[in-house]
Amino acid sequence: MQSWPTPDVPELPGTARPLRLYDTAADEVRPTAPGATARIYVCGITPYDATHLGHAATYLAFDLVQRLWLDAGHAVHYVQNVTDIDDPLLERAAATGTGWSELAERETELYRQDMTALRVLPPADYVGVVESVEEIAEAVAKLLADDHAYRLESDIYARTPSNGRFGYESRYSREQMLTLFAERGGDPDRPGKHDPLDALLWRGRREGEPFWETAAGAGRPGWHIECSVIARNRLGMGIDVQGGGSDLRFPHHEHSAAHAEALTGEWPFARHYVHAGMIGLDGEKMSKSRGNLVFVSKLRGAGVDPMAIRLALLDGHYRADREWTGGRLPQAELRLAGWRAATAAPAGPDGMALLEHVRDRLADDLDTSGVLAAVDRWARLTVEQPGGATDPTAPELVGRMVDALLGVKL
Ligand code: 5CA
Ligand code: ZN
Repeated sequence: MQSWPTPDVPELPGTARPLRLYDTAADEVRPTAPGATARIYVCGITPYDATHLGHAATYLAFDLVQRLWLDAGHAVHYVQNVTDIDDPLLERAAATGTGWSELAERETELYRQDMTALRVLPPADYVGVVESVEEIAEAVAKLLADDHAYRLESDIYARTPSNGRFGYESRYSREQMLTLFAERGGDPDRPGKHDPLDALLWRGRREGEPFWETAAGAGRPGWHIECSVIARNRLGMGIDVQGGGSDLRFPHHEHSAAHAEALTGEWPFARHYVHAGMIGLDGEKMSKSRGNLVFVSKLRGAGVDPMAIRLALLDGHYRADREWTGGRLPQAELRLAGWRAATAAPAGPDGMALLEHVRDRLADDLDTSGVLAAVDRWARLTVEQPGGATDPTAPELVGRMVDALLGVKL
């Protein structure tokens, strides 16, 4: 699939710190340790509705991860999928009288425009499920041949691994897993399954549903295997970060990892599993199924500066569940104006010292609140105490830093 344009990322003087991120599997903040090329997979959208602020917040978190690796001199190989065939997409298409692929194409294009406006770094490989059906089917056929999977009527299920590793990613008890599996697209009660937690790898052809003739038979891919295969075939195993929102901690990331590990016999699928918190509105998670959404495209259409949206979403820790409230945007607009005024000043307080502090804060599990407070302070001193602001290189450097590390173009 076509990705979107790459925003310019300016270079910065001095030395970056190794990035430390909270890893769900390890339950601690640990250093990432990429090679020359950092490898990251972030779960993409299911394109049946427009990008809302929850999606945007999650993609911004992983955008910062990449910006920090780039600052540290790594190349980055970024892969993202598009779940362009799945039950919710078919349901919405039927409900609105739209063709499912037309709906997917339209919403994916809107997402590209939103990501471009927000200056989110694009994936090098932006991969739809529809265009990957054959490679996914081959993996399903291999899992079946290797007895990691079994047939149930016209469908194929993965055997939940019994090697003691299943659950390492989410660290949930079996009881918690059963509850979440039922809530998040699983089918624990289907008769004939060997284990209620077994995940659907392949959905056999159904009357009236799209299907493909493949190595796994006629049908379409299950959800988790799509990400295992798209990621593994482009990035290999042991990727540096597998990312997504916290609603993907289980079952999606657990099963995706288990499928990839069964397929290759290698462990682990990812060295860090990183999850962004949920953005809520009126006390509930913002979600397409609940319909309590604030769309990026709507805000843009109303003339809101995308950089203010970006700043509003970075004002809070990426891992925390947080509420979108009406006051966030005006506050971000004020901040943006303040930073723009300060970086246009002839001089400001020591820019290099601020850069070092910002790098420290971001390398510590993306402490964006700490960064915003530090830049606010610098901007205030620049504007309020011109006599005390002695560094004529600071305004330009701070503007460049905010662009490179926060993705905010002033
Ligand atoms: N296509 C699958 C992943 S393979 C999917 O979950 N699509 S999605 O459109 O539902 O979500 C896209 C991304 O946004 C996921 O990482 C999801 O965890 C994240 N997300 C969804 N809702 C929110 C929310 N309210 N706050 C933060 N992130 C969210
Ligand atoms: Zn995924």
